Amino acid sequence: MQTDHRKTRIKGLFSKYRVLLIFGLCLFILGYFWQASKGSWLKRKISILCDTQRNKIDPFHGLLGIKVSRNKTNVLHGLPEIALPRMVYSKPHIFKPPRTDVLTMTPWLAPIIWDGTFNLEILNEQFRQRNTTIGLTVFAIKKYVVFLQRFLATAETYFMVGHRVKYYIFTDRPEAIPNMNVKEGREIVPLRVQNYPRWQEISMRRMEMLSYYSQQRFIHEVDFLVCVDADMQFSNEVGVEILSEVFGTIHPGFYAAERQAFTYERRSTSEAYIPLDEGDFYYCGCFFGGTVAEVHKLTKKCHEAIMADKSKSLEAIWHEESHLNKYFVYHKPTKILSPEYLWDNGLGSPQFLKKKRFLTVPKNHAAIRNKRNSNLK
Ligand code: 5GW
Ligand code: MN
Repeated sequence: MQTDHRKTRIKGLFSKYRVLLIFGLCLFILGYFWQASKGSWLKRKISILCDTQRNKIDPFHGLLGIKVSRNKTNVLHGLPEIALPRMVYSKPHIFKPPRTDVLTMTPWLAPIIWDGTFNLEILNEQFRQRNTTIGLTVFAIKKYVVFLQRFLATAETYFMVGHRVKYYIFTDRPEAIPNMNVKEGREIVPLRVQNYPRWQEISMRRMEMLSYYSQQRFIHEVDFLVCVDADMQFSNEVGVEILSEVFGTIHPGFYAAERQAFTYERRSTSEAYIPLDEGDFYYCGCFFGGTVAEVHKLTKKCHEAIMADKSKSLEAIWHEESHLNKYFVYHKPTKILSPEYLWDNGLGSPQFLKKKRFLTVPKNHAAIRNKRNSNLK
């Protein structure tokens, strides 16, 4: 009788606390999977939930085998303080926009960078305090090594002055890179790459190389990448005002052109196809950039599109430039560089162009591109 009674009492207790027991068991199992599921969707979701509440409740206090992720809150502790020093400059004025002659903002609120619209002193301070490092990538394959001397010398004078810079020089002839002294905090990094027999291939394969090296190397070494042609020279300041998540540059031949006149790829069979009623600007293939992550995404996507076309024996009308333009239709740049950042002296000096910062170097196409002619060795 006694034992029966005890049994019923235990049974009663069990049914009374059944809910609690099951709840505890569930928590235990959840805790187990929590440990096992590093980086899983579930963990990320719960981390976020816990983190936002942590300072108020922190319901688990790390008990019950459930470790509340403190990573996110730690990130918020001990952040370096970016505080500007006292600076004296004329105050921005709501009714006095610095430029009224040109478009300074896109419809998606990306600034278009023109002289007079920014204060480089403020920007320099912001980027210096973050110890920003910028990678300038350039390809100099075969005879294009002749452009390096002028390119590097003018970059030393005008490119990202006062910031940390790595010049990544992709070449098949590292021995032909000029032996130059660069300023403190700056470094020339030769990267050996293979040569391709067709020039279109040399130009297009840059997307592949950039996406590969972004993942393998650049991500560990620099914050931003600036990717440019070799047949160029700096002729005025190009600084941190250009830096943003992902940026493109307006082609100097098309800044005033209508959509229909843009030389986008118009064959719908190509991956680079852009319909006549789409597109914002015609961007140049010779100057783009952004954070390493964004440049990786951009170059990978362009390379994949180039390969997809190739498998159909297609090559876009302006090669990688066509693919870059396609990318920017659906992944809008977060900053756009005005033609100040890409100019050709053959185009004269229009009123709106207050500075010519980056210029094409005139080249003798026959000499530089023809294998048999070695004048430019
Ligand atoms: C060679 C022959 C024809 C076209 C391009 C090349 C070539 C380009 C080359 O032999 N070596 C080389 O390194 N390039 C890279 O591709 C350079 O970084 C060059 O600036 C870039 C794009 O080629 P460009 O500058 O001749 O193209 P455009 O459209 O600026 O004249
Ligand atoms: Mn070029």
